[in-house]
Amino acid sequence: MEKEVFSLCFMCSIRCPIKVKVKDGQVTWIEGNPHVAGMEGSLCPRGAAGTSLLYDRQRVQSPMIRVGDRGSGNWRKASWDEALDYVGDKLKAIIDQHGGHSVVLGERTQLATHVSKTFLKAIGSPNHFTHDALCKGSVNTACRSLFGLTDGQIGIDYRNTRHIVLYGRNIFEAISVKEVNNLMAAMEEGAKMTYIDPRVSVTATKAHRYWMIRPGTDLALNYALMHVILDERLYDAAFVDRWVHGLAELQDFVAPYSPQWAETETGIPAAEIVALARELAKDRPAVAFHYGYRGASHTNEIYLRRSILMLNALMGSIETKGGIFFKKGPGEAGGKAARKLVEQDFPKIDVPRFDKAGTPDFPLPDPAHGVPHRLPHAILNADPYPIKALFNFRFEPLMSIADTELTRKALDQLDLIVTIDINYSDIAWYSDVILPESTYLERTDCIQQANGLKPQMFLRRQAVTPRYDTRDGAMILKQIADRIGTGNYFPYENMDELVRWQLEGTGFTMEDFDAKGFVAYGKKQIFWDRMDGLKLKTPSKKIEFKSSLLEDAGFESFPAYEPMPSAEPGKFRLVTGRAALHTHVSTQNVEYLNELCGENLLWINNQKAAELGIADRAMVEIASSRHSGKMRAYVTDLIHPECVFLLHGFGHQAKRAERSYNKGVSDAALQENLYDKVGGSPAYHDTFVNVKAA
Ligand SMILES: Nc1nc2c(c(=O)[nH]1)N[C@H]1C(S)=C(S)[C@@H](COP(=O)(O)OP(=O)(O)OC[C@H]3O[C@@H](n4cnc5c(=O)[nH]c(N)nc54)[C@H](O)[C@@H]3O)O[C@H]1N2
Ligand SMILES: Nc1nc2c(c(=O)[nH]1)N[C@H]1C(S)=C(S)[C@@H](COP(=O)(O)OP(=O)(O)OC[C@H]3O[C@@H](n4cnc5c(=O)[nH]c(N)nc54)[C@H](O)[C@@H]3O)O[C@H]1N2
Ligand code: SF4
Ligand SMILES: [Mo]
Repeated sequence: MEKEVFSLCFMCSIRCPIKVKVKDGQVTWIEGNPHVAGMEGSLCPRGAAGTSLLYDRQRVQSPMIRVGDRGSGNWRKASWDEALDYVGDKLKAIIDQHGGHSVVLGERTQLATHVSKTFLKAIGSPNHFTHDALCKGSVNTACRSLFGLTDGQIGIDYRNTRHIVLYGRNIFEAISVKEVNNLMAAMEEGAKMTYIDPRVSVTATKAHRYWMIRPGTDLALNYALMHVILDERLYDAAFVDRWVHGLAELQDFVAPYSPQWAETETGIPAAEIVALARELAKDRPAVAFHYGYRGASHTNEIYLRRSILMLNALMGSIETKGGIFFKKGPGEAGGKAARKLVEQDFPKIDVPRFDKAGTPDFPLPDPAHGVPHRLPHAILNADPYPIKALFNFRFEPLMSIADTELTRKALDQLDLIVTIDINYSDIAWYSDVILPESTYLERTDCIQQANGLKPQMFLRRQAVTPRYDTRDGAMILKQIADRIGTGNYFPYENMDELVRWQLEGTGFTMEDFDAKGFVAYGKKQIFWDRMDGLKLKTPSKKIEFKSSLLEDAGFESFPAYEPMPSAEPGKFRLVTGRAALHTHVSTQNVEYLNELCGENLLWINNQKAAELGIADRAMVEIASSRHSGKMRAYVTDLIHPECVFLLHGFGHQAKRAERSYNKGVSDAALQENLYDKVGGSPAYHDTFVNVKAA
C-alpha cells in the first residue's frame, strides 16, 4: 500500500514542511512540501537523511534504566510500565521531601513545549527552561528593549530584499530551507548580499561583498556605519522622526566612532564602510541587516544585536517589503489560535526561578525561556535552593552548555536525571533513565502555530508506526503525571485526542490538514501601516534607541565601546559554528551524514600554522583552561589569523553511538561558561586556546 503524508521535518528544529512517501509501512522518500511557498520540494541534506535516522539501529530502542555508575554505560532494558513507575516513584519522593521547585525540565523549544510547561506547573515548579537563551537570548532581549516585542515576533522578508547584510549569519550552511530559497530567488533578481565573518564560509563565497572582520568587532563596525548614516543624513527621516526615541542621544554617542576609528579596530577599510552605508541608503527601505540567528558570541552581545536592529530602524526597513516585519497571529486575521495545555489554572508558584531570570539579580533575560547556562551554578551552590531532579526533553546540556566538566560536576549532585531522547546522546548516556521518543516520522505532534505575514497552522503527522519500543513525548510526560497524581492536567489518551482538543474553537479540524499539511487563517499578507500603525509594546510606544527596559534595570543604552582584546601571543580566540551536514549535537551519528562529515577539523590560518609547524590534516592538540583534545587541522588562508574555528557538536562520549564516539573535539568542553550578564546569551567566542602540533 502506498500513501503520502504531509508532516514537519525534525532533523533540526526549523521544522520545514515535508511530504513523506510511504510504501508498505516503510518511508521511501521525503521532500519539501510543494504547497508551501519557499519549500517547493526542496530539503537540506539533513532533512534528506531522515530515513537514515528512522532506520538506525544505534538509536535508543526501548526504555533503559541505569545499573552501573552514571556514564558507565551499564543499562538494563525496561518495559514502559517499569521505567515510568521507576521515574514516578523517585519523582514523588523528591517532590514530597524538597518541593516541586527542586525539579527542573529543560528542552529545545518544540511543539510539545506547552505539555512540558504544564508538567512542571502542575507540580509547582517554575523551573522550565528552553534552549532559547543559549541560542539567542540577547537577540530576544535586544528586541524587547527596542520594540517591546520578542525576536520570535519579527521576521525578514528575504524574497523582496534588495540588499541584505549578514554578520556571521551563515545562511547557506546554517540552513532554514525557506529562508535560503527565498534569498536565492531575490539574489537571482539582483538583490545584493554583504557578508561579514572572520572565516570564509560558504555564504561568504556567494556574497557580493565579503569582509574578513577581526573577530568580535562587529559592534565597532556598526557604530561607524551609524556614524556615516547620521553624518551624511542617509537615514529615512520620515520614519525615524515618527518612530525613533533617542536619535539625538545616538547621534552624540556615535560621533567619535568614525570609519577611520573602526578600520583600526575591525581591519575593514574606512572607505569601504562609507561605501556600504551609501549603497544601502540607495536601496532603502527594502534592505535588511540580519539581527542574527545564533546571537551568542560575546559578553557584550546585547549591544551588537541592538545596533543591528537600530540600523534597520535608521533605514526605515521595518514593516516593509524586503525588510524586517512583525509577525501576525491568528487574531489579526480574525481567527483563533490552537489551545495549549498551559492555559489551564495551576496552583500559585511563589519561589523564583533557578536562574533568577526576571528578578533583580538577572532582570532582563526572558523568564518565559530561562537561562540554561546558569543551571550548573544553581545546582552546585544550591542557589536559590537545592535542585534534585533534571528532565532533559530533546535537549543536551552536556554538549550545549559551555564547560562540560562543570555541567557534569553539577549533574553529579542530582538525585534523578531523566532524558527523553531518540539517540544515545551524551546526556542520555549520563542519565538514570532514558525514555525513548518516537522519531518525527513515527509520531503525530502538537499543533505548530506559525505566525507571520500570513498566520497559519501546521501539523506533524505520523507517517509510519514506531519501529522500536518508543512513545510520543507528550504521552510520556502525561504517563509520568498519571503516576504522581497530576494526570488531571492532561486530558487526552493519545496524540490525536490532544490535537483535536487543541483545535477546538479554532474552526479547523484535523482533517483540514489532509490536503496540504497546513491551514491558513487568511489569504493576504498583513502589513501594519508603517507610518502610523506599528503596534510597539515599549512604554513610549516607539522604537527605543534610548531604552527604558535597559535603563530601568540599571544598564546603559549606549555604553562606551570597549576594544575587543586580541589573543595573547601563541593563543587564539576559539570560534564555533555549524555546517550544512549536521544539526548541533544531534546528527553526528546519523549514518548518511556521518559518512559525509564524520569529524570536525580545526580551521587555522596558514601563516600561524607555519609558525607552529602544523601541516594540513596533521593532528594538533587544542587546549583551553577547561579541557584539551586532539583533532585534525585544516590549514587555510580562509580564516583570520586571530581565531581558530571548529564545528560545534563533535567529540561525543556515548559509546553506543558508535559512529560518532570520540570523533573530533567538543567546543562545549573547551569553552568557559561565560555569558552576557545583560542580555542573557552565552559568550561562546570569548574562550582562548593554545594550539600545537600533536
Ligand atoms: N558549545 C556550544 N553550545 C551551543 C551552541 C554552540 O554553537 N556551541 N549552539 C547553541 C544553539 S544555537 C542552540 S539552538 C542549542 C541547541 O541545543 P540542543 O537543543 O541541546 O541541541 P540539539 O542538537 O538540537 O538537540 C538536543 C537533543 O535532542 C535530541 N533529539 C533530536 N530529535 C529528537 C526528537 O525527535 N525527540 C527527542 N526527544 N529528542 C530528540 C538529540 O538527540 C539531542 O540529544 O545549542 C546551543 N549550545
Ligand atoms: N545545518 C544546520 N543549520 C542550522 C542549524 C544546525 O544545527 N545545522 N541550527 C539552526 C539554529 S538553532 C541556529 S541558531 C542557526 C545558526 O545560524 P548562524 O548563526 O548563521 O550559524 P553559526 O554556524 O552558529 O554561525 C557562526 C558564524 O559566525 C562566524 N563568526 C565567528 N566569529 C565572528 C565574528 O566575530 N563576527 C562575525 N561577523 N562572524 C563571526 C563563524 O565563522 C560562523 O561562520 O542555524 C540554524 N540552522
Ligand atoms: S532545515 Fe533541513 S533539517 Fe531543518 S527542518 Fe528544514 S529540511 Fe529539516
Ligand atoms: Mo540556535
